[in-house]
Amino acid sequence: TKSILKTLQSPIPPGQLSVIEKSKQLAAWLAVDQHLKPEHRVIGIGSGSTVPYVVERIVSQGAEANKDRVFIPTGFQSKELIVTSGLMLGDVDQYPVIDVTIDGADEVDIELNCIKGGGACHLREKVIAEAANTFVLVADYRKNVKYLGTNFKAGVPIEVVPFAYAKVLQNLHHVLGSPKATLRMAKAKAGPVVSDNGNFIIDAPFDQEVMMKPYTIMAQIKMLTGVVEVGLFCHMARAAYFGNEDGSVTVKW
Ligand code: ABF
Repeated sequence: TKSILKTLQSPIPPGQLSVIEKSKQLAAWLAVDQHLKPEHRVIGIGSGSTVPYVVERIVSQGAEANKDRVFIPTGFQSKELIVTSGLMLGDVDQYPVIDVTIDGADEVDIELNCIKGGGACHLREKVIAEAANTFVLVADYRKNVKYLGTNFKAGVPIEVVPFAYAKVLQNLHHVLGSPKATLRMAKAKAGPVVSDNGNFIIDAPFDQEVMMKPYTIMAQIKMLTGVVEVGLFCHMARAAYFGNEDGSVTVKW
């Protein structure tokens, strides 16, 4: 099924932010206004640089609107964000059914499949997205593409148990056709990036034809022993909001 595209105006007046930051804010605020209903009690909060604007909009609804709500984080960053914003923190093991989760993305295609995991949080993000009755994506206009891998060239993020990383790299290079797959290193090559779950991250670029069928490659990667989760979210999002440079928001659903 192809998505429907619509352009809406966001309720936000122009401010001092850069164009990119403004477009993230436009998307985040409109997504909150459209999807967060007064009856929603359990809310998933994603990771990345767009999600703080989601929380900003939720907080602006006031203490009364949020007093009976609990917020479920997707990682260390969103946990801090929830706590410092004065919202009530919960965990997915207490609240395995979430009303709405709003999260960022690295790229979103025409069928609302997306790449996530540039921030190494995609395992928890996928759990929190899957637990939600409604999963919504928010991003700036650069993330709105026809096919995955158009602008985001780093590759598909793959979380692996440390013991298996070299074997999984071999599989990716020689079996699944990603010869440039690499272990993600921390800044200054201080060692591998370690996820909130104590695992490593591999970034695996694939050819455009492969990325045109993201579900197929996602399933193949996930079958490799040692892989914990793949940063391809297929057929999960209900809607995606992209802030544009002109102050409008493109909505795909
Ligand atoms: C998380 O943050 C990730 O899955 C994705 O990698 C990233 C998107 O961040 P940003 O909003 O900063 O572009 O949602």
